[in-house]
Amino acid sequence: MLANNSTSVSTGRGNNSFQNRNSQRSTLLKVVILGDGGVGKSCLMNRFVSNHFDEHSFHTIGVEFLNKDIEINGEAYTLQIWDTAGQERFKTLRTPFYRGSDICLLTYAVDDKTSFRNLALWRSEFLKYADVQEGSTFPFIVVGNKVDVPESEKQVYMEEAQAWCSENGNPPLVETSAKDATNVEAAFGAAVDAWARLEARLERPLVEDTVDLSKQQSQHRTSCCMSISGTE
Ligand SMILES: Nc1nc2c(ncn2[C@@H]2O[C@H](COP(=O)(O)OP(=O)(O)OP(=O)(O)O)[C@@H](O)[C@H]2O)c(=O)[nH]1
Ligand SMILES: [Mg+2]
Repeated sequence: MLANNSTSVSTGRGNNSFQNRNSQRSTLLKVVILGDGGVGKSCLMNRFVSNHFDEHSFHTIGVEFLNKDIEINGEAYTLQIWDTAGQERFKTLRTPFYRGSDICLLTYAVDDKTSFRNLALWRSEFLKYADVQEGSTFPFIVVGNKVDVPESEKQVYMEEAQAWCSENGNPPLVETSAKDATNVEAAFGAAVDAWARLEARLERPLVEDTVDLSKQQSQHRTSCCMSISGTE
């Protein structure tokens, strides 16, 4: 099922500026949420976009997306959030939607160790189908959902998750609860922040490489003249 409450579609990194519904200049970011079936991806998206929680959420079939306008560090963003089906049988339905993503949320549930162990598989599936060359320079964020469950049901602890992050490019880690709204806004905020920091890093070398045309011109002319005089 593909739900669409939006009129704009992201065209990928580097061309994300557009006018949002409030006629404000806004950066459009495509955010894809991945993780095992049942970890709470749809609930996280619905909590973030509509502040709503469904105790009886059904498995997603394919992908669904919703838009949300937010402001972070004084900058306006429109997040186009793509919620994918985590069940293996829907793999061919979800993977075509990874291309053009700006941010990827790798999600597990703190009461489901298998979903945590599968993070590496989700990361590599994303890198493969999004056609991202270098994983370490893509803004991933790791989300441990269902932190509201009783202590006795927890199977994944922050330290273990942090260790995984350290070995996998150091993405930000946030424990959330879509059920009681703990850290849901913070998780998406951290994701945008990670994107913005990476963008700044990618843009800086361009500024440093800016060529002073007046200087270059004279150097270039010298070598050009030498070469011409050599052929005469
Ligand atoms: N206790 C608790 N339960 C949650 C939380 N988030 C989701 N759930 C429950 O977990 C179940 C699965 O949630 P979904 O959001 O449908 O899971 P999903 O990751 O979208 O699953 P797929 O669509 O199959 O990939 C539902 O019964 C939710 O009510 C949470 O933060 N805490
Ligand atoms: Mg779902």
